[in-house]
Amino acid sequence: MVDDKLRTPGAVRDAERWTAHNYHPLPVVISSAEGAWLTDVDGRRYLDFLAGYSALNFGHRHPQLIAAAHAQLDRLTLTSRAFIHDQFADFCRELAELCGKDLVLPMNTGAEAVETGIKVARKWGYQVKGVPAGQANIVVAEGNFHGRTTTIVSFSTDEDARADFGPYTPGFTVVPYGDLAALTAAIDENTVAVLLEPIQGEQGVVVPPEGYLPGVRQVCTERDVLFIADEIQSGLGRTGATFACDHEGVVPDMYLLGKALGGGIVPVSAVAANADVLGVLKPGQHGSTFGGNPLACAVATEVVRLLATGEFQRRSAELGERLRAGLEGLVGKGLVEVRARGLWAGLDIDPALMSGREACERLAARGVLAKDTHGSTIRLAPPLVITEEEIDLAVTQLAEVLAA
Ligand code: IF1
Repeated sequence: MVDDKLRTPGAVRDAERWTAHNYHPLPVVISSAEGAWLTDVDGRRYLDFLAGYSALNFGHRHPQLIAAAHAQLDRLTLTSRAFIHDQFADFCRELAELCGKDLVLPMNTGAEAVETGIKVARKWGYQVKGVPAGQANIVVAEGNFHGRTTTIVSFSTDEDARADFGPYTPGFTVVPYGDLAALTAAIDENTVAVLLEPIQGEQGVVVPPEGYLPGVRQVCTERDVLFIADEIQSGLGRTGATFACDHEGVVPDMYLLGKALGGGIVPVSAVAANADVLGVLKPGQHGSTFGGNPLACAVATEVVRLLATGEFQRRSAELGERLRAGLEGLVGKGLVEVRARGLWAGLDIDPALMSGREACERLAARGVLAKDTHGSTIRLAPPLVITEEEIDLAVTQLAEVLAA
């Protein structure tokens, strides 16, 4: 895929020379993109089946989102929260309404939204639930991925994400994902929250057993514990609904949002919750320089409006069935298992055949970009603007990679 007469190899070497090696990217150097298609420095085109880990749900450079960004760039880009700006109220109101919540707290990255959720849950625990100072605990799941800060990796079960970053933040109890009895047993009088991905992304699109999320909702209600749903990757249309929790009619106490909220243009994340929860924060207790900035709000408001029509959720549900059918046709032909919800699929490749990385390298050589998660598992997450023909193209290329 990378040969020396092309510009790509030089650009790959330059990138590797000047950066820390906290990633092992495919040797592909992208220079432009539109919709579901990427073009590299040598003019080769690729179908994007990663979509920025679900940050590009609306495709590359969606015209309405780019237009909103251009308009705002020519007016106002940053004020800090020391002042208000004319994009702020619309963003917070329209996102709160999409979530069915009273309030929104805007941040930038997903990890910041998760950290905000943890801080708010603890403060709520002390000030509202009456947990003794410093005793709050939060129940999390094995196989979780919530970001890369030292507190978040403190409760990671992935040694690559966690090792040698101690000392770790206390106050987290890890239980098996999908096991309601274990989760219920882990809740004690000092438990302030349960933090879960409604579908585990990095673990390989792991969908919990039917009834698990409603069960978590019920036990959190009964035990006066906040249910925090990390919808940073699963939310905003990815699974064929606005939120992954919607599939079972579950409404968490807190939505953690990010990635696609920024339309693939600017980092935008947020926590949405009711006043009895987010109301515990007073001025000076939490914040961010760029959180809720005018450019972010202008783009994210347009994202919320795109979602308000339901079009992307319908596309994800309908096209997701086509993707799932195509992939399930490859079980026994190189695939061991397919897990899917909407336009989001985790594939376990027969380890005897090849690793996930090798499959992704071969897919890239055939013009389809995807990312392995662990071992022989790869995750497929195309932009929700993908077409039936493009889905069929990607599935055909995967079939040929597995058959080769
Ligand atoms: C990397 C993984 C995916 C997330 C959920 C919070 C965050 C993420 C459910 C934090 C971020 C990204 C991070 C990026 C790769 C990607 C990833 F492989 F790391 F695990 F998607 F699965 N909650 N996931 O998925 O959001 O701070 O990054 O904005 O760190 O390698 P962030």
